[in-house]
Amino acid sequence: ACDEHGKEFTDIICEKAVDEGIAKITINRPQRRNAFRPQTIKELMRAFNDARDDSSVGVIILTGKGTKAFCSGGDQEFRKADGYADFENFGRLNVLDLQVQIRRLPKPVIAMVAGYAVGGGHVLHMVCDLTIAADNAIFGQTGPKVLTYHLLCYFCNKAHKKCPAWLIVIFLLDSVAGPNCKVGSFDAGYGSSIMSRLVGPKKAREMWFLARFYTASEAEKMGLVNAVVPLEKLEQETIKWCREILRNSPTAIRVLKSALNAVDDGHAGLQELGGNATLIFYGTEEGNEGKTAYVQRRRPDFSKFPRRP
Ligand code: 2NE
Repeated sequence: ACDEHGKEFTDIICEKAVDEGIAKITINRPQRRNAFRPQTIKELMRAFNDARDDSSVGVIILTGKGTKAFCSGGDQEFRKADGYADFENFGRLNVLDLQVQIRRLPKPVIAMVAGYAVGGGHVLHMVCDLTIAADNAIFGQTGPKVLTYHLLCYFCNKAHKKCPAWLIVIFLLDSVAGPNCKVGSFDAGYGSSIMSRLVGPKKAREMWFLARFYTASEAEKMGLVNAVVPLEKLEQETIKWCREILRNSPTAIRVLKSALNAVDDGHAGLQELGGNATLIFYGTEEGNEGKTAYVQRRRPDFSKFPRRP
């Protein structure tokens, strides 16, 4: 089970290969290109929490059901004036909590991306530690953009030629169409700062200001993804990466993840890294001497421990 409360998931699938040490969490809303609603995020958070607590799990894969999309961001049908609302009469942006949870989770999280990773779905893959992409993957932010316009740019870029007249007509119609054609959103948190770290400040501005879509190979060149593989090999390759990680020291990986995030994450990053130092110190004879002395009601004797240069 992936949920300590034993509740059924409706929006995600959670699987564990216990002998392998891999947990796979799949957003299961393919009819919406795996867009998330608040319920989806709540379930993802429960599954990630379970994978964190389960000591048989060493690596977590985050993916989307099917081959058309990893995740298309927030489900616009549920968007209200104060965030996304499904079963409650107030809105939420709880995907931000999920981003923080993935960032601070002391085990590697790998985004396995087939199809679209766009909008808030693009931010989700960016907060994961690694991204393995299928050759059909498409990446980009949609928030500031008119929808058909980025499709227009994508097709024209891909074909390296002038836009056909019919596409321009669609674009013009879209430009005068109602507000439903525009997403109107942005992620000025991790969605901006982590992106800037990954692709550099100029390219991050390009991604957000122009809201273009990028192919998997373009994303690889930009440093957005670690590897691109044929769609049919995506899972196999991702498992291969998991197994390589799982052969290595879990403590080294735990400390390295927090170290790689520490500068960017400020106090929270220091706290994470510092917490790891404390955990390791607790395992030493020196650390243990303090605790034992307290329990035995005696003065601790640290004299036998060297003051290393
Ligand atoms: C993802 C994309 C490019 C796929 O295009 P295509 O042509 O492959 O599929 P289609 O027909 O657009 O989508 C299939 C069905 O999925 C729904 C569509 O409405 C459609 O429904 P039906 O017509 O079949 O009933 N669907 C897809 N994405 C959805 C979404 N996000 N919400 C609700 N329904 C969705 C194309 O579908 C697309 O561009 N989708 C929108 C991407 C987007 O703009 N996402 C939101 C960004 S804002 C955000 O995520 C966010 C944030 O910025 C800050 C905080 C939190 C969230």
